[in-house]
Amino acid sequence: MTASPDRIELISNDITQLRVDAIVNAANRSLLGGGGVDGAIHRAAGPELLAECRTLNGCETGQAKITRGYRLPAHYVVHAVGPIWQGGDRNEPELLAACYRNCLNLAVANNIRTIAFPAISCGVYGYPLDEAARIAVREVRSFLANEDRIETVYLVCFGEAVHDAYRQALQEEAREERRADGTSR
Ligand code: AR6
Repeated sequence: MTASPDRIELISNDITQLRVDAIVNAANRSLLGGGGVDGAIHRAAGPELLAECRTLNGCETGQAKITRGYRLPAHYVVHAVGPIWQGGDRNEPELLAACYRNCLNLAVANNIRTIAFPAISCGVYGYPLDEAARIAVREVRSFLANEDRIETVYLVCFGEAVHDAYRQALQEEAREERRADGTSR
């Protein structure tokens, strides 16, 4: 596990196993389940999760909705709909950034103190990993800088490539910050 001073931790694990207040689901606009992490979360949470999702009337890309976690160790699931990568000029970066911000806003509104994110859009939706990792790290860091009610954000690395992309993005951000502070070494 790689810790960084600002309450972001990289963790290599199956997100459905995490004992945190909330896990984020990389869902689709129907919110009615799918493959990847979405399928894993629905299988682990049990059919009550799908029943609650049916009441939500879907979700727009870039937005997020919250449900209970049912049989998961996590109390809540925040369902976020990431953008499908279409080359980068269809607002994908803004939509992906909005996902992270909207999940974190929902977390604060629900007194969630620990939350774990999968690499939204980086599987079936085809978002380039390095770019997505940079967006995730930037959004989470800037949110945490202004919000102490969130204790820890876990960025879940399912596979070595995801872990490398996040580690790199965290290092870049730290370098940028030192430069901005004028303490660059
Ligand atoms: N724990 C943590 N991360 C996981 C897990 C897991 N159990 N399983 C997969 N990942 P994806 P997307 C990682 O495809 O790209 C679904 O069908 C995976 O390695 O799950 O946003 C939805 O219903 C990758 O890094 O989500 C949508 O239709 C990341 O989770 C569509 O896929 C996201 O991969 C959403 O596509």
